[in-house]
Amino acid sequence: MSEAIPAPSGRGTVLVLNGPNLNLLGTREPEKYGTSTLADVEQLAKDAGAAHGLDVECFQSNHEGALVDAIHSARGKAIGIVINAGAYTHTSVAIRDAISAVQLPAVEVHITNVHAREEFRHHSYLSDISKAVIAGAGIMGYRFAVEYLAGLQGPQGPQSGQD
Ligand code: CA2
Repeated sequence: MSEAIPAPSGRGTVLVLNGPNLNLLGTREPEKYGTSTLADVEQLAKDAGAAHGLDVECFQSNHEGALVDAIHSARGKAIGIVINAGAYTHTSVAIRDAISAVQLPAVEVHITNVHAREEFRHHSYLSDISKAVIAGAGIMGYRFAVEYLAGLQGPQGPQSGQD
């Protein structure tokens, strides 16, 4: 996974990660997750990044270790991580530890309002180590997350001294 993110250009790169079953977006349970596909979500994130001079790299996996590898690959290359870890949100100490280890600002995104769903979805291993949490805004949450990370960069980027 060390090749997942190319060398940054422009104002930097945001890594957008999607976890298990999110490859099914737009094909099942539209009443819960909407009709947009994962490709639509990734394009939305890329467009949001481009509007702020950021590259957006996207990765989806149904495998916990692959997500951990992708997070590691962001170290020293990405300016931040947007993550919808899917069900791993509620179970994965490994993904939590990976995010903590890379010391990058992370935004946790959920398409649905997990707090209005089953009790087991109310706890997240990622929320307290994330800079921001967005839940229930549908796929717009990904756009808001990229915009938030762009805002952390300041108007000219982190090295400008103008933020
Ligand atoms: O609301 C979210 O974004 C979730 O992260 C989605 C996860 C769920 O386990 C979390 O509690 C909340 C499930 C992703 C399943 O994605 C599907 C998409 C379309 C059809 C079926 C599943």
